[in-house]
Amino acid sequence: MSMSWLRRGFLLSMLALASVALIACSSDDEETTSVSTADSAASGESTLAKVQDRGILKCGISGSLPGFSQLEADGSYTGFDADYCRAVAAAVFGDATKVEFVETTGANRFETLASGEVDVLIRNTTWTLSRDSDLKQSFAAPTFYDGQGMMVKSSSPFQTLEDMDGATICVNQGTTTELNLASQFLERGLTYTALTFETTDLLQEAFLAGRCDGWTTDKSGLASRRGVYPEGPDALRILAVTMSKEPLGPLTRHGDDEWFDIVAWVTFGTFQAEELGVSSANVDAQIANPDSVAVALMLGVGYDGGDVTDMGLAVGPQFMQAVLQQVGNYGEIYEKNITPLGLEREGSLNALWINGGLIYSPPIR
Ligand SMILES: N[C@@H](CCC(=O)N[C@@H](CS)C(=O)NCC(=O)O)C(=O)O
Repeated sequence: MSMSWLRRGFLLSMLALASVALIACSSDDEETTSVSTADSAASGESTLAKVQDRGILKCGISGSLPGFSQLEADGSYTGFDADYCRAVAAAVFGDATKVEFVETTGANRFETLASGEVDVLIRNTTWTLSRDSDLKQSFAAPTFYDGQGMMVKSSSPFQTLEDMDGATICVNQGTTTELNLASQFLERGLTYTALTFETTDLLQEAFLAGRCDGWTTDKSGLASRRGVYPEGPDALRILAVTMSKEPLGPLTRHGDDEWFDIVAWVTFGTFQAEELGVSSANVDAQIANPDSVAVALMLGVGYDGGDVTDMGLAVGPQFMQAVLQQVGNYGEIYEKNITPLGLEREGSLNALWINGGLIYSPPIR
């Protein structure tokens, strides 16, 4: 056996060992969960055609996160994410009510999308490289720029993460939260024990029972659940620290660019409408007599007696009309759902870019 074969044999056994280590580590890292893109993506079937044939959009949400997606007593869903599901339905059907909401957990959401059980996932989900490349899913555009926080009992002494050395932290499974918690504590030289839960309801039970010192997730998620905490919001305190970047937004499966474009441009359309001052209150007047060429292009109407420009989106040039009439622009969706959580938009990353934030639409033209 030559030296090069010996070396190759050594390298192969190291690779085999490394893959065993990866499998062993996979239980605490959802990014290694195998997800099949078998259904519509691989078969090349158009998601738009499937949605149109079915007559209803299947939208994956959480369902237990007030302000984002929440099941109400009358069986309806409210929230920012639920409204983005409605916006996509309005663009496809001209009817924002044509949505079947499918509740997903942090751990099963990607498989639910990959298998074709839902057409789009709009569930406080963070855009990361591995979700694009490993899970083969595409993020349309961030609709809410967030960061990870830590919540503790108000009666506890904790003010910083450093105060929490050795603490037990409750966290949702299959989330970026789990991964950031590990890297943040590692970098700070702190130890902790993680208790992981599939749903926030189970996590809250454990927290109420005193099984965890800290509760970590996106700061918006903490504000949302603090507001409905059984002992009242004042029993909880959110620490100042922000542990990560969490750009949240809608996602679709790889392999269907036509469908991705629809979800992306409905999202951008809500940003563009706010920037141009078009809302549910004035959209009909703007359809009849648009203020500017940019408004005419966004609404798919002619300007000053001119022709309609069809930019080739598969749902036709007027897709934003029903979105704005029935759901509203970004500012309206934010104001209705997120402002009540106490999350100030002004001065935050979620302000329009013209006001110093990151909410920015590429040109609709
Ligand atoms: N943005 C993070 C966290 C998402 C997440 O699962 N958050 C929890 C806490 S805010 C949640 O949605 N809980 C609601 C539920 O249990 O359905 C991610 O994409 O991994």
